[in-house]
Amino acid sequence: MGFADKIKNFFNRNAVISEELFEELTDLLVEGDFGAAEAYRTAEILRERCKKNRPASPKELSLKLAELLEEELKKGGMGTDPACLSPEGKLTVMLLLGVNGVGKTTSAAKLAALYRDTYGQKPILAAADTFRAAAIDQLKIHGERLGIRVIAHQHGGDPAAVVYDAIEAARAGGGDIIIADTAGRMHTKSALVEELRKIDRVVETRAAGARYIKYLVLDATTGRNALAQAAIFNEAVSPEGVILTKYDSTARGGVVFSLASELSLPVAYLCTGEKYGDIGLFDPHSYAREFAGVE
Ligand SMILES: Nc1nc2c(ncn2[C@@H]2O[C@H](COP(=O)(O)OP(=O)(O)OP(=O)(O)O)[C@@H](O)[C@H]2O)c(=O)[nH]1
Ligand SMILES: [Mg+2]
Repeated sequence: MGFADKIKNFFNRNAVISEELFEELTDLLVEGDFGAAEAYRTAEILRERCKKNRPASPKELSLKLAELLEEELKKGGMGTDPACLSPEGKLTVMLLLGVNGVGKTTSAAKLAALYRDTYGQKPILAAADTFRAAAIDQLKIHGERLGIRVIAHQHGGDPAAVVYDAIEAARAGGGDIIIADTAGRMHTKSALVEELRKIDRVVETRAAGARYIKYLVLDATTGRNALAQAAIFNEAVSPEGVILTKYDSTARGGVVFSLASELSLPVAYLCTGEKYGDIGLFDPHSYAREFAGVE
C-alpha cells in the first residue's frame, strides 16, 4: 500500500484520539519522508493544539495536521509567487540545476510551454548541458515538438557561451524568458561552482537588470536523498527555489517540509507526470491537505 493510502486509512479509522494515535502518527510521518526529529516535533505541536481544542475524530485531526503543515510551508517561504512572475516586462533567465536524471531537461520543456501558453511569454530554451551528447538533441526534440526556439552549440562546448547566445537572441527581440538546461552534476562541487560563476558573469554583463533565477530540480521519489542534494546545492550555489519532479508515482512527499524547516528553500513548481502540461505552481494549501490525506 502506498503512503497516500496509508495516511488516509489512518485518519479514516473510528478511533479515539489517544496517546497511541500520536505515536503511530509520528511513525507514519517518518514513513512519509519526514526527518525523525521533525516528525516528533510536528506530532508534539499537534498534541498541544489538541489539548486546547479536542478533535472529535481522527478525521478532524487530519484537518488540524493539514493546517499545521500549511503553516510550516508558508513559514519556510513557500507559496509566494516566484520572482519570475512579477509583471515588470524584464528579461528572465532561468537556470535548471540538479544531479543526473532528476528531470531537468523535461522540466525545462514544461516551463517553456507553461510560460508561453499560460503567461503569454516568448520563451527560448538554451541547451547549456553540453556535457552529454544526447542532452542537446533531447532538448532540440522538445523544442521542435513545442515550436519553441532552442539555442544550442556542439557537444563539449562552453555552457556559458550557450547562455550568451540565448541572451543575444532574446535581446534581438526573440524572447522574454530564457530557460537553460544544464548538466548541473557535481563531478566536483568546485567545478560546478566555477561553471556557474562563468554563467553568472555572462548574465551580469550581457543581461544586466534581468531576473536571474536558479532552480534546483529534485526528484520526489528519492525521498530523504533529495534533501541531502538540496543541502549541498544550497551551500554551493544558493538556488532561489526548487522544482520538485515525479510527484506522481510513489512519492511520499514529506521531504518538502524539511526543505521548508531546515533550508528555507521554497518549492516553486511541482511536476506530476511526463507530459508537458504536468507542471504547476506549488500550492502549500493543497500540498499540505493532500499529504495529510484530506479529501
Ligand atoms: N513520472 C514522471 N517522470 C518524469 C517527470 N519529470 C521527468 N520525468 C522522467 O524522468 C526521466 C529523466 O528526465 P530528464 O528530464 O531527462 O532528466 P535530467 O535531469 O535532464 O537528466 P540528465 O540530463 O541525464 O541529468 C525521463 O524519463 C522523464 O520523462 C515527472 O514529473 N514525472
Ligand atoms: Mg538532461
